[in-house]
Amino acid sequence: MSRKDLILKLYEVGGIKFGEFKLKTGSISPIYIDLRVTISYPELLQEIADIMWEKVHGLDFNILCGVPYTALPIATAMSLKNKIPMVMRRKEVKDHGTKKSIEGVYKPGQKCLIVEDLVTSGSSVFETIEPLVQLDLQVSDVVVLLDREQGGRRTLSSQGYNLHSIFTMTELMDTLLDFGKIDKFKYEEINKYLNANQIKNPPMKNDNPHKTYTRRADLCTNPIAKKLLNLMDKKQSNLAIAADVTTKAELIKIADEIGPEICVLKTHIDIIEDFDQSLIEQLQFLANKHNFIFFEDRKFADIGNTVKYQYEKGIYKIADWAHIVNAHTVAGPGIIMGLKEVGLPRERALLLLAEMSSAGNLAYGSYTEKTLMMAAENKDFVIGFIAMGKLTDDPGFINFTPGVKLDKGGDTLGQQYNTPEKVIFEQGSDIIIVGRGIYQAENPTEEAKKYREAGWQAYKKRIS
Ligand code: S5P
Repeated sequence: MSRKDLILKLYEVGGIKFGEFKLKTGSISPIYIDLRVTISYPELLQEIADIMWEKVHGLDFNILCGVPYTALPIATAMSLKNKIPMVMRRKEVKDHGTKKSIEGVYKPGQKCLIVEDLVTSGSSVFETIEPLVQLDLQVSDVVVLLDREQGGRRTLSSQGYNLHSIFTMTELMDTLLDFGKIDKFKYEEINKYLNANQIKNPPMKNDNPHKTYTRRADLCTNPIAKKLLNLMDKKQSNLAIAADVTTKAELIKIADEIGPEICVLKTHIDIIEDFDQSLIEQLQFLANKHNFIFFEDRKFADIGNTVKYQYEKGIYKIADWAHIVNAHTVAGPGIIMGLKEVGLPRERALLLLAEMSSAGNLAYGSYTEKTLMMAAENKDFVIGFIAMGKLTDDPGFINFTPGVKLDKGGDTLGQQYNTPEKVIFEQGSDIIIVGRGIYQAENPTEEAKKYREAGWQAYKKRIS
């Protein structure tokens, strides 16, 4: 069966419904895909299992795990036909008997393929991956029938998992329209919803007319966003240095020696042991000399009233010198309001942490989606995100990505690295944040040149 026939068959058996449906992510969707009905159509179920098996059978795995409940019959059908063992995650862990979260026989180190019916934000998939990984099973691939294009692929990829989907929501809608199953009116209504809620997989080539940093500067109202985007093209650098050193002298040395290579100097000012205001003066002199912007990576996370003081007062007086600061959104939009009261009159800018680079972090799915909404409501002050790649189609937002090294890998405390090429070209981000990859190198200045070149080439490739 072709992919198109499969979509039409699913529609015929009531697997695709139109109306108003509350999704697990909390958003109201005018379209609902209910693959549970497929258990009533054994031939269709087998077709689905076969097409999904075809997609992944060459990959390296020796056990399957279906995500409960809808994907369990799909995984079972794959297992029976292809003689591959399966394990099953309990949705509710029993409080009696064996108390197991995973049923079936497995050995630590076995490679497990995750089987899911559809992926929206990716949260259900993670609920299944977590207990498997805790039991020392290795997971690297996830196969799904439908990618709803609402962030799941990116989230999985940001945590090191590859998503293999048979079709996307866009393809499903196009097929239903082409075959007259929905009219143009319905198609547009659903598309409108999808456009507002989708996080499409970043295109390999960015065909947006505002594709260069300079063109995008025209779309920004915030003066720091404009300045930053313009200076990036002028300086030919999308490199931010994470200058995580602990003395004034080391920080000044980095700012002076690596200054010519960077667009942004990112600081954690509270780790400097001998901090005093003279450091700020010297850094400001170097920022003028080499033309870069300060980003104090303070990661505010409190209520609006408290962050106002943290931003403006204390010994660091961050608002006086940091062009950009960042905040977690866990506290709700009040945090943006508080920071804005202090920052906007001083022509400052804010980044929201929409995703993080560390293993097991909680910033994904509806958290990320709600963060994007908060940003959209505060475009005068919020200029972009800390994220693993491009999150929205709005070229006015700037994406900063940490966890970057020329050699992938990680550290012993959960940091996970991607290459500049992957972050800028594949994931569509704008700025690479590099710390230890540069300042721990034998020759940091030479290393910074390499990162700058790699980041810039990936950007040129993306816009060409
Ligand atoms: O999710 C995040 C967000 C940030 S801002 N992961 C991160 O690693 N960071 C910061 O980026 C982190 O605080 C550090 O300053 C830098 C990464 O440093 P590296 O040495 O791992 O490159």
